[in-house]
Amino acid sequence: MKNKRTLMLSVTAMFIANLFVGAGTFTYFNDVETSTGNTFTAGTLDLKVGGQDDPNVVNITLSNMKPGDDTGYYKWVLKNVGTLPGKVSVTFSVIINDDNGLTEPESACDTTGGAGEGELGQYLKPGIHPDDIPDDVKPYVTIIARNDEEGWYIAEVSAEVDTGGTIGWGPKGWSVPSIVISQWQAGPPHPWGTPGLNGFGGKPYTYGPTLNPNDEIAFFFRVKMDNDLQRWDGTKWIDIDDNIIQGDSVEFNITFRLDQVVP
Ligand SMILES: [Ca+2]
Ligand SMILES: [Ca+2]
Ligand SMILES: [Ca+2]
Ligand SMILES: [Ca+2]
Repeated sequence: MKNKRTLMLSVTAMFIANLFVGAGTFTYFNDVETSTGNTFTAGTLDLKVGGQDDPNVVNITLSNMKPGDDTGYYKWVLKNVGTLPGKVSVTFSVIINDDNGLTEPESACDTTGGAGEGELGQYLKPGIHPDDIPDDVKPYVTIIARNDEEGWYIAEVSAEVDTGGTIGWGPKGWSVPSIVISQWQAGPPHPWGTPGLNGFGGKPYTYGPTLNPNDEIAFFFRVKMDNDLQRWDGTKWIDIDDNIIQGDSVEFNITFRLDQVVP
């Protein structure tokens, strides 16, 4: 097409040139073509959380909880509204624990002050041990990674069933994650890690697949407390006086971000 057009222009130019020659003037052949429509626009990377630009940071404060409580799944739908593919991740801030003073029964078992140093984050746990996944749910669960010492597993779930997990990613229409991370240990820090909700503090969790423009993915988060607080000593569960978390609170931020994928 281009060659054809070039040829036509050349023929036209020769015709015009001949006219000028015939008129007694002298000219050189020339042929100028202008290429139009060439624009260079920087791509965009833009994340919307729940349909909004702001906040990409959410603050969560958990207080007034008691043994047996379950927050249910919090859910945020994340959308790439830019023009470039990206990786989406969430990061938990350090989990801030506060004793909020010691009640009289609490003071009998809580030896850590009363101003700060709360224990709620240690016992807000988390998910369940993979062996405790309900029998009617198990057929839909494929465990893809597991670490019993640190007390977590990661699984893929093929149906919208509740595995009792802690955090995860899933389709925006689901009420539970389809990729679930379950952290099931509770109690004070171990030599090899920090159990409970505290263990999430300061850590990023990245969604594996690339989030292309207009793609959406939901992030889920939930914590619950056992009916009877216990701590894990590395080999077995040891009973803890449930009063240790009376009046305690935890506060933290979750930050959502989208990073450009480098090809
Ligand atoms: Ca307290
Ligand atoms: Ca305390
Ligand atoms: Ca207990
Ligand atoms: Ca306490």
